[in-house]
Amino acid sequence: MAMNVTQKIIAAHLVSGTLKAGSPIAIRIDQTLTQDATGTMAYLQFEALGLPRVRTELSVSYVDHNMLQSGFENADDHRFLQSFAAKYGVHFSRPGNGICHQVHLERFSKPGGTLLGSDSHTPTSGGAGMLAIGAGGLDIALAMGGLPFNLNMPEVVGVKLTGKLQPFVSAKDIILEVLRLKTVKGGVGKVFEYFGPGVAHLSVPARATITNMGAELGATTSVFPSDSVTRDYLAAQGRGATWSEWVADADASYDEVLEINLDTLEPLIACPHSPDNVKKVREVAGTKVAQVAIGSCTNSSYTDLMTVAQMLKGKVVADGVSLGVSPGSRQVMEMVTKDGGLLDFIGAGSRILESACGPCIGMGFAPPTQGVSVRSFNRNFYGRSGTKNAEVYLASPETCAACALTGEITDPRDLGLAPIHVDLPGQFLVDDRMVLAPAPEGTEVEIIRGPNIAKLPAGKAAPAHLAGEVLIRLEDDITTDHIMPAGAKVLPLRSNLPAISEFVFHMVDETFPSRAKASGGGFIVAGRNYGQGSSREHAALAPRYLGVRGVLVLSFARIHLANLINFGILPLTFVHAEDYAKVQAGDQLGLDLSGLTLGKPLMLRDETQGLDIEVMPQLASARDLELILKGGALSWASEQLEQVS
Ligand code: MIC
Ligand code: SF4
Repeated sequence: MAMNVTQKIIAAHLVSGTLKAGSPIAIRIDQTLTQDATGTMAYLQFEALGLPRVRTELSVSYVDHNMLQSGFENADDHRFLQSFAAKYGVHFSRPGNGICHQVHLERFSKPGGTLLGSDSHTPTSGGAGMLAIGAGGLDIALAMGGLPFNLNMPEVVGVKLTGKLQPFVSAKDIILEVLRLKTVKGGVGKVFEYFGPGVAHLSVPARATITNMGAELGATTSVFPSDSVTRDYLAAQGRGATWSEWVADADASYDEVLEINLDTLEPLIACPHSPDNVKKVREVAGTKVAQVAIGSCTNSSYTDLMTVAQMLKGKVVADGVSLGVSPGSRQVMEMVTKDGGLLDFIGAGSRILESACGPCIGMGFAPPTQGVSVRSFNRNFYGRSGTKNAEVYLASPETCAACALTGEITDPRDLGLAPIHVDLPGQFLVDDRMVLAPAPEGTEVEIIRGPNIAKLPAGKAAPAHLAGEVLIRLEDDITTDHIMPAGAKVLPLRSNLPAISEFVFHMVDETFPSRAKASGGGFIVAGRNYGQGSSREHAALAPRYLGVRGVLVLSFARIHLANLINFGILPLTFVHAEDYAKVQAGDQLGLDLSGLTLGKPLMLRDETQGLDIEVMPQLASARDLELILKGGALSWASEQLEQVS
C-alpha cells in the first residue's frame, strides 16, 4: 500500500490496531519530553509506577516555564526535577538552556521517530520529520514506563504547498492561513502533513513554526517529510547520523487535501482572542500598539531573530511601544550574540528576556490596561497574557518588528525595506553542557522535595448514581486557560493541588471554587471544542479536586478529554445538539451509571427542567472505562503518592 509520512511512521511503531482512520491504535514511543509546569506531576506519577529507570530511548526534562522566582516554589520544583532526572535516567535541560520545543528540535529530534511530550506544542519536532504528540502527564509517565501510547488512528490532511514565500512573508503566515481555513476545531482527530513543491523552500525551523502552531488546530500533530533540507539541518547541528529519509510514496493519498499557494500569500495576523481569528495585516493596519513580544516556541529561532535584528538595525522602537525579545534557546542566544544581532536589539531599545517561555505564559511582561500586544507567539486566549483586558494579536516576527518600529499594526512590506534573507548557518554552535546526563544506573540519588510539592488526594471510585448541580454553563471553544489559568501568580502552584484549585475558572467566574466545594461537586456544561489549548492536567485535576464528576458538552478537544478520563471525570456529549440550549446553570442533574459500557448512550435526568437527556460517554477503550469506574488513575497511583509529603 502506498503510504504518506504519517502512515509510515505509525506503521513502524504500531503495537496494536490497524491504520484505519478512527480506529483505536497503540504506538511505541521512542522519546519523551516534559517541561517544569507539567513535569513535576508527570514524574510523581512515574514514581508511583515503582520502576527503577525510564524505559524509553531518550527522555528529557526541561525547565522553561516557571522561571520567575519570586518565592521558593519554582526553584524548589527545579531542584526536584533535576534530582529526579538524575535518579531515573532522564536527561535534564537546565534553566537557561531554552524552551523545550526549540531545544528538542535542535538537539534531539529524530526523523521517523515518535516523541510524546507533556506539552501541547510537542509537535514542533514534526518540523524534522518526527511524529511528535502532546499529551497529559500521566500518558507521558506511562510512556516513560515503556508502555505504548493509545490513540485513534488519525485522518491525514495533506497540505500541499506550491510556489515560494515572497519577501516579508514567512512560515507563521502559512500556519495562520491554515488556521483561517480550518479553525481551532478543524484538526481534532487529524494529522496535518505538508507536501508539495513549496516544502523544499522551507528550512527546518520554518517547518517547526508550522507544526508547532498546528496545535492550535486541535490536531493530533503536524509533520513535514524528512528530506535533504532536514539532512542539512541535522548535519549543521552536528547530528547528521540521526538523519533518515521519510517522504510520502509518489501515489500516497490523504483523507483531505488543502492547497496553499505561497506566491500569493501575504502577511496575516490573528486578532483577539483566538488563533483562528485571522485577518490580513493590512485590514487591521493602523491599530495603535503598546507592546511587541518576539519569541516563544513558535518563532524564536536563529533565522527569526536575525531577520528581526536586521529590520531593527540602527533604529529605535516607536515611542509608547515596549519590545521584548526572548530567544528560543541558549544556542540561538549565543549565535545571535556572536553574529551581532543582540547589539541591534539592544541598540533598538529592546528588552532582552531570558531564553524561556516568559510572556507567552504570562510570566512577566504583561501588557498595560487595554493595551494592544502584537506577539510572534501561538496563543492569544483571553487573559493569558496576564492582563485580562489586553488585546493580543499573533503575527510573524517580520510583522512584529514592523509594529515595534511604527507603533501601529503595520504590514512589514510597507516599511520599504530591501528584502532580507538570513541563511541557516552551515554549522550551529553546539554546546550541550547545559543538558545533564542522568547518574549511572544503580547510583544512590536523593530526590529533593520542597514544601511546594504537596501530596495528591486519593481518587474515589465512581458512585452508582452521579448527581449534582450544573456549576457553570459555558459557550464553544473554552480553553484550558479559561479552566485553569497559568501566569506568574498561578503557575508556581502547579505542584500544589489544594492551592491551585482556588483558581479554577478564575477568568470566567471567580466564585466557582467556593460554589463547587459548597455544593459537594457537580457538572460542567459547555459547547463545542471544550478544553482546547494546553495539555495541562491541572485543568482536569483541579476541577476534580473541587468535586466535579461530570463534564457535559457538544464536543471535546483531544488532550483534555484524555486528561478528564485519567482523573476520573466522566466526559459526556449531548446526543441531540439542541439539548445543549435546554440545560441551564444551577439545574440539578442525575445520571445512573449502572449501565455504563463502551459506545452506549445513557439517559441523564435534568430534575430542574423535568427533562430526560440522551448523553454519550466519551470512552474509547476498556482502559478508559476502568479508569472512570475506579475514579481515575489517581486511585491506583494514590497509595504511593500518599507517601509524598
Ligand atoms: C501552554 O502553552 O499553554 C503551556 C503552558 O506550554 C502548556 C502546558 C502547561 O499548561 O503547562 C501546553 O501547551 O501544554
Ligand atoms: Fe512555552 Fe508558550 Fe511554547 Fe507553551 S506555547 S511551551 S508557554 S513558549
